[in-house]
Amino acid sequence: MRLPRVEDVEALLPRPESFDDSRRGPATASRVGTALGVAFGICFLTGMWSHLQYEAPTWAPIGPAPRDLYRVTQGLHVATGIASVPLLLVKLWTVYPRLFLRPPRGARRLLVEGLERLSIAVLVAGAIFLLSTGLLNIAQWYPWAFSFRRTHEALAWVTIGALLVHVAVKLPVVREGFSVRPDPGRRQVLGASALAVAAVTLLTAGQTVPWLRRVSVLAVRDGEGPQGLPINRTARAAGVDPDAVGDAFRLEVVSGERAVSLTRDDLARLPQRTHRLTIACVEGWSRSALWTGVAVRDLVALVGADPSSTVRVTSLQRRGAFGTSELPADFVADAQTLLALELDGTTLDLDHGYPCRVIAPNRPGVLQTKWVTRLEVVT
Ligand SMILES: Nc1nc2c(c(=O)[nH]1)N[C@H]1C(S)=C(S)[C@@H](COP(=O)(O)O)O[C@H]1N2
Ligand SMILES: [Mo]
Repeated sequence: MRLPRVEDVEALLPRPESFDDSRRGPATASRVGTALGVAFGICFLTGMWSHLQYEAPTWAPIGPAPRDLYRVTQGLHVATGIASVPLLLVKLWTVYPRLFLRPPRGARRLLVEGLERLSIAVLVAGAIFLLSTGLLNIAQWYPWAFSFRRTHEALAWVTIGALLVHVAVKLPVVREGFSVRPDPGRRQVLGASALAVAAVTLLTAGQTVPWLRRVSVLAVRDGEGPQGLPINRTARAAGVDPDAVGDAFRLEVVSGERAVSLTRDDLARLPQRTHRLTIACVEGWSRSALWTGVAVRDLVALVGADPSSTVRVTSLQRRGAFGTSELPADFVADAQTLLALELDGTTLDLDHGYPCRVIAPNRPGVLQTKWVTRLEVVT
């Protein structure tokens, strides 16, 4: 028996010409690709903006105003990510016959084309990784051991780099694609893509756009929960000891040597403020409500601290992440930054953070710490 030769194997592989090309080609690829590039660009910028919230670097203009900025940027991040899914599928469909292009002859061309192919491989793999981990994160399912946030961020840099290379290399083809008017077959592909984007957006955006709530049957948080507000993690899931929130509960406010210890009744006797504030979860859902409680700046004043101090927040949570957070100075200085006792006029539900929780303007939901038991001035 003779071993098959390379030519025999190659003869079995299709060639780009073997595919029906009547709906593919630059006219479709450049239009779908541009839409995908714009969606990815917005998703990248809003995603990086979100990562900055955790670090709050001094050079970034992150403060309590505008109060709903994070709600908008994170809503856009998740919406553009979801819209990218059908766009990526169509884009891959328009170009995948090119996978079967034969390598060119000549070392130079081989090298250049090889590098370009490599950048596309990185781009496609990165995009698939970002979109699938993003979707799983929305579903709060983490079937992996790595840190979602760190990995999602690192791969976003790699992917956006590959995207820029791809756009630079393909610019002439994109120009050519836009210069031809798509024929009816191609217009059908473009129309179906637009329809798919509209459908996935309408089916999910209600998690942050109030008037779409009834339409968005695929939204992960349907807007229901105690006191009409969704819950991201229950007290039980966070391992909050029911005894610790009863009569034994104390809020410690500490600044250097000075400390006060307050019961929940003590908190309720302090001057109360009510503000309409938003929970804007990094997973894309958001809801605003009327919150009533004590301004954090009034609490730190009890231990003689300046209203513009950074405050470390600790909760009664014993399981999982997000049990602590840090309130930067300009959030503490803002009188709307509350340690809330009530939601929409009734006592905070245990799952919303009873006895008290942080709620501040323009702040990612993950930092709106529930079941607070300690505020410590750190600067
Ligand atoms: N202690 C603690 N606080 C927490 C969390 C948590 O897991 N533990 N989750 C945060 C997240 S991710 C969000 S979106 C909001 C949601 O608040 P809610 O459950 O009252 O809607 O709470 C935040 N506060
Ligand atoms: Mo969240």
